Amino acid sequence: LKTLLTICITITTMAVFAQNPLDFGSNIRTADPSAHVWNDGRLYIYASHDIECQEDFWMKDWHIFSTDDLIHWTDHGPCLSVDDLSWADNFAWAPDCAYKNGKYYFCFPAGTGFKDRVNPKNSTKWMGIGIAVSNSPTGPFKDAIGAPLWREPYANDPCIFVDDDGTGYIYFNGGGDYMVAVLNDDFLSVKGELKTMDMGGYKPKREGPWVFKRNNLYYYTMPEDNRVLTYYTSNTPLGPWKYHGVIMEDEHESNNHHSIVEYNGQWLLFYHRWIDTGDACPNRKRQREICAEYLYFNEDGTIQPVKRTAE
Ligand code: FUB
Repeated sequence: LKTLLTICITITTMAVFAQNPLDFGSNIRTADPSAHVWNDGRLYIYASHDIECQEDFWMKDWHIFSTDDLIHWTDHGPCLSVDDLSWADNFAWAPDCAYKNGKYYFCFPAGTGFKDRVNPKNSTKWMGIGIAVSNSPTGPFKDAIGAPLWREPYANDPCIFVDDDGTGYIYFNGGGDYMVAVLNDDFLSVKGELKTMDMGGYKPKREGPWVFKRNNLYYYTMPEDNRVLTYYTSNTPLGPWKYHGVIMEDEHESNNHHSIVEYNGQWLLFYHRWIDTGDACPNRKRQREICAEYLYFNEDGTIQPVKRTAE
């Protein structure tokens, strides 16, 4: 039985690796995967949607994909668009989703801006974080507040971590710092002040935090300077955090954005990669696609560095 199990795991591993970038069965470009396993036993990815050949990350909607075998994926289509929002019309960036009391809370950054290509100093850009709710993990989601959670500071890349006692924490890039707030029970507002996180004095560029818990240890993971995936640990979800080093090196001097989740007893790292798309775009050789790798922990809870499987 043990041999059979090993063969099955090996075949599944090979299949996932062979599939990178993941085949969602649609031709859209994807990035910023936030993976979750909900009560129905499926694994869901809440993702950004890159417009073909886009420049400047002017993105307009978010997509959800799900699977029950890590090989066959369902594209559930766009779950929300900036066109559905009264307070933003651009920058549909890295989202996340949380589950509480029978409802799914889709948490997303969006904003407004103007780019003056002649006089870049005249350009403007603002981003905030909104929350949309649905009774289904695949939406459609409806903006539940009709406004961002706050206007100051500028904020993007939210990650919601729900602890075993049901308390929700929202982590995000807030005006240049990694910040955190405790969510109220409604998951539509925050309790008390937004807090700047102490990352041991180090100030990398602050996008894409992802927090998870394993064996009572909290892991704070990030694309350091938007590129190299690194991690910290703490005995509390609010830190103080201890730096441990690199999970995944950068590639093509381009951004990365990830999530980490356990599925059927196996830890997985989802991330995006800049894939060579040849002459598909006039000004760009590479575009983003979501990939996955298996993730392994050492006995002491540290994470083994992950290599990307072949493009
Ligand atoms: O996809 C838009 C932005 O690029 C994300 O919000 C960042 O994390 C980076 O991946």
